[in-house]
Amino acid sequence: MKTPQPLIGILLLILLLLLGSLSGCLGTQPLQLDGVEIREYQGEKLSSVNDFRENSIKGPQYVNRTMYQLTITGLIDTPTTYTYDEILTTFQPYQKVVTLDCVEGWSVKILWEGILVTDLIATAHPDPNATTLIFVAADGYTTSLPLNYTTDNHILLAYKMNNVTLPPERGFPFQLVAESKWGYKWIKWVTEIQVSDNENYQGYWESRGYSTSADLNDSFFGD
Ligand SMILES: Nc1nc2c(c(=O)[nH]1)N[C@H]1C(S)=C(S)[C@@H](COP(=O)(O)O)O[C@H]1N2
Ligand SMILES: [Mo]
Repeated sequence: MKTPQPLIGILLLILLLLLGSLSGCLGTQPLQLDGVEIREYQGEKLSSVNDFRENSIKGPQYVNRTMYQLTITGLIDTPTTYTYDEILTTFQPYQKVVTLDCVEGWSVKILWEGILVTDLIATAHPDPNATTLIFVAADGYTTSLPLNYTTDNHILLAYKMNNVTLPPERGFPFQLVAESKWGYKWIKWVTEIQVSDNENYQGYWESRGYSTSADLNDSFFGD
């Protein structure tokens, strides 16, 4: 049977009206497609996500967003596990421009966005005698930092750099922004934080001779 012309016209009109009301619902605000890297922030030039050198101990880790869990263990009252989305929706986000310096001599200045390590740890209720945070990553990499260093310096666990979600190579889902510490403290692909009283814990590079304090002002080798 042949569809009569006027009926086709009416059907088209209905379709147009539907489309019109749909776009009306979406409003005029541009939708954020998380993909545009910023290269300047408050007048400061930034490095690019691509300026990093990839020299991780086992190469990039591809962490599955829905399977991912971050666990807080050790000297705490409440063993706590978060999913990626829980972390992004539970905690207050912060931004700051911080430079990462690798011992190889290169550096990158990036606008980081993340949550405070202190806020995260507080939800697990650390023991008063805890002094140290030991970070563990998906590639088996580990490093540690004093608990009060993370509190006093508002240290971030970052999920964005230059306004884009961390790419897998840069540590998705989270990289520690270990401000004023050598690059090997900036652990990527963090999966576990152990609250500890072991101030002398030595992580991957520390146990191979790199400084445990890793202060940018001091030599990275020894102590
Ligand atoms: N999990 C993990 N994190 C890591 C490393 C690593 O090998 N594994 N390398 C560290 C070192 S030595 C540096 S300088 C920085 C550099 O970050 P990039 O590999 O994204 O350039 O990551 C740090 N974080
Ligand atoms: Mo490094």
